[in-house]
Amino acid sequence: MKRLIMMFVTATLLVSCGGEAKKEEGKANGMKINQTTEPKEEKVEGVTEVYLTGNDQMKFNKNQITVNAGDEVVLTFEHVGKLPKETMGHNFVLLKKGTDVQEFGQEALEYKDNDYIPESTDAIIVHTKMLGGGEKTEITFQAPEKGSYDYICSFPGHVALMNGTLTVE
Ligand SMILES: [Cu+2]
Repeated sequence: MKRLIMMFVTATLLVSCGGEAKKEEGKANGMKINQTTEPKEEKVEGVTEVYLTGNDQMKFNKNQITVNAGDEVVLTFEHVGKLPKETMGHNFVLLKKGTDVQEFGQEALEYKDNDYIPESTDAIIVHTKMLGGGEKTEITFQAPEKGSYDYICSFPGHVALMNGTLTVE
């Protein structure tokens, strides 16, 4: 039995190695074509950078974010206001499709000790930490499957104004 498992593991390794090698080859070819003499900063393929802010007026700078399915999303979230986390905290919480946003906001109220991230739910795809004025954070996540997803700030009372849609194309 042990031997069988080992054989299976070896086979899997071989298969995945083969796949990787091919992928690398493809990348290398692409690089050659695109290569220029001067090195410059290029947009990395498959990566979307998003800059989102929250302010003292309880507003996100974006209520619509569009990314490509499967992309790695690098989200920088900054609280560009001055008010402290205790009175004007902001976070970014991305919710699974079909989540009732208002209901989620209600539930979050009970989780002050966890920065208003409910531990009782599996509705969260990803979230940042709660920020106060002048703070900044970054998260990286894989774009979910195509569709529309709500994102909110889960600080008490903020969901009404601080919400938006992440569209995955
Ligand atoms: Cu907020």
